[in-house]
Amino acid sequence: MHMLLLGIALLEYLKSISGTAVGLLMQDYGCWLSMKAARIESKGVTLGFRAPQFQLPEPLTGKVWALEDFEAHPALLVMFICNHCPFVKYLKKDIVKLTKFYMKKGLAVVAISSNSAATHPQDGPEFMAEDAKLFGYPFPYLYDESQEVARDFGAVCTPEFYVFKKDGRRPFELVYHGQFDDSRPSNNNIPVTGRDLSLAIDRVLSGQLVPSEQKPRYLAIELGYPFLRKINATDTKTYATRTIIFLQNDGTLKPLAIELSKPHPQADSFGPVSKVYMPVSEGVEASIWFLAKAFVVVNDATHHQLCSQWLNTHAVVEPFIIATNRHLSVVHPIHKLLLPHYRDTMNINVLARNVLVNAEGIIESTFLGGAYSVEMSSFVYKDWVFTEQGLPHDLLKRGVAVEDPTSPQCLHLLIEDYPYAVDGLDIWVAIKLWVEEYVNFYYKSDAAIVQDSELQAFWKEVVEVGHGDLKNATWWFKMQNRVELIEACAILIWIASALHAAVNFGQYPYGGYILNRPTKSRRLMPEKGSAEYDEVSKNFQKAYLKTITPKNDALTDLTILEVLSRHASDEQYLGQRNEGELWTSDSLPLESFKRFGRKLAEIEQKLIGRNNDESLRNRYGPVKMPYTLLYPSSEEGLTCRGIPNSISI
Ligand SMILES: *[C@@H]1O[C@H](CO)[C@@H](O)[C@H](O)[C@H]1NC(C)=O
Ligand SMILES: CC(=O)N[C@H]1CO[C@H](CO)[C@@H](O)[C@@H]1O
Ligand SMILES: [Fe+2]
Repeated sequence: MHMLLLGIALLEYLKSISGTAVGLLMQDYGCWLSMKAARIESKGVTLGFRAPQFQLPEPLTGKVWALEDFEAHPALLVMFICNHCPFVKYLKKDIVKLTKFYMKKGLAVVAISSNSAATHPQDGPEFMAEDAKLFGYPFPYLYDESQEVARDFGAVCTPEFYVFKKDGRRPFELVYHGQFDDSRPSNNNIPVTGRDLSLAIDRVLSGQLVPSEQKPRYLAIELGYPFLRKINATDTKTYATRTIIFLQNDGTLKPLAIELSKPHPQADSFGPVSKVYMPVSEGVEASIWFLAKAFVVVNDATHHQLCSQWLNTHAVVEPFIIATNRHLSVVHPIHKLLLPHYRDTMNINVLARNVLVNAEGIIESTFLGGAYSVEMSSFVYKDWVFTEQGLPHDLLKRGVAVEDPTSPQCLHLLIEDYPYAVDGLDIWVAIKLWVEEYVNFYYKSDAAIVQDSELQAFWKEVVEVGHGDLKNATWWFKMQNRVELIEACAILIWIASALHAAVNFGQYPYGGYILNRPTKSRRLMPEKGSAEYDEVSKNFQKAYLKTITPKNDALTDLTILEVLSRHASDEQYLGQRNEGELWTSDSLPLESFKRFGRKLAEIEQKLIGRNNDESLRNRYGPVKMPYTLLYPSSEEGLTCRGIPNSISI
């Protein structure tokens, strides 16, 4: 079972998430609290991945094992397990049965526990030795105290199963990374059989190909704030949250577990204090699960405003606008290309600085971050990478897609029915094609780019002044050829148009009901036995209202979300220019721009078709919320659709 850490766009816009319990417990990562806010990283490994070297002690015997010790075998099963995890506990006996059976047929097996003994003493080495004895583990059970081996394997939860094939002298190659079977501790209807894992082992031992159709099933969304201590010292309180979501066969997502972590009372070096909550449908525990979800949503709503919206769209575009105005004359082709995408941005950013993101402004007073809001967003900016902002790169970076040279966009979505990604890729490809035709018309060679002194001065200012905090980053385009200019312009147009539209115009429709999408939390999860816990059990609504955004702030939030989600009457949409054909007298670029407009109209029809396709459950599912945010056109007002050329609100 492949784990992915994915961006929050998914959580933000796939709200069809609810349902009954499927149990799973994640492994604790002592290091994760120090992660940058919502840093998103793919932990998945792909088939063909070479088994990493390791050297780990076996607590039962004291022996140290290494990968080489298994080299004489045709196949190796590596399992990440631990003592306490309920899911592993549920499978332990069957794991023993299955491994005994296949070890007789030549399979090498090793189990690794990477759990921190600090947060889970019951996973410490002496208890591992006991467990190995108690269950009669036929395989060595190794202790990965530093968690380095787990990281090398990309393992982030327990149990995780990896089957490697050994072909003569070639290194161990991954042929299976998937589940034991469909059974889950909370679902007695599906018996434990080990079917999926045995099938893979049978195949590899008999020299057959292991089917590569191994759906990644678990997704993790992490929101960790390095600001937790500071925030908790104010009158808002929250946790770093980690959510594990199950990708079901119908393509919809179901939350399996939420981990809430807070800093250790003594020091960060003690690791976070974490607790895992799982879905419960009745009684006080159901209310507790509801609260756990609310903490995730609060972080998500805050990250959405400060990072997805303010930082990643509004703020990052500003330096480009300033540098364009300073260095590219109004008749410069790149100035003409980008101008519509700058149209309303400075104006709205000034307004935002006056009432929204200013000190004691609306964001500070009604969202979780409080006085640390802008500080948090500038902290996250340090990890911003311009070249990763185009949609394909963004999807790869977030681990929701893998490279696939056979597909038109060169990538394969791991969640096939992911409306933002699917619709966005169509828009991205159209933008890229338009920019490519345009740039190639004006620049007949790469040398022409190097020799364009206005363009070079523009770019130098963007990198060294506008984005000066990141000027030493090595990822900036050097702006030496057309490929770089095309990609840079396409990324910029994408950020200003579709990316902003996707994060902005759904805010009221998706998040305006603040009870469902609270923006701050005022107290932590109640402890069993406390008066607060008692209140949760007796009068949950009251307890919930005391926990989330207070009434006045909720009114402010819903009002502002409504205002922000509206299109002005003079909005200018992607593929349109208000000045008609007057913006250039060059006929080829004009023709090309018209083709771009027609392509967008075609895409809109295609998106409408997708939203009517009953098999796409994230558009046409029980929630009945079609994904319309990337329809290019719109009327004035609150329409939940429309891609303006520029960041206009
Ligand atoms: C960039 O590197 C130079 C030279 O090492 C250093 O002096 C400067 O402080 C760095 N600037 C930033 C913003 O990191
Ligand atoms: C309620 C709670 O746990 N608050 C903590 C938040 O963080 C501050 C600073 O570390 C602690 O002093 C509080 O106890
Ligand atoms: Fe906006």
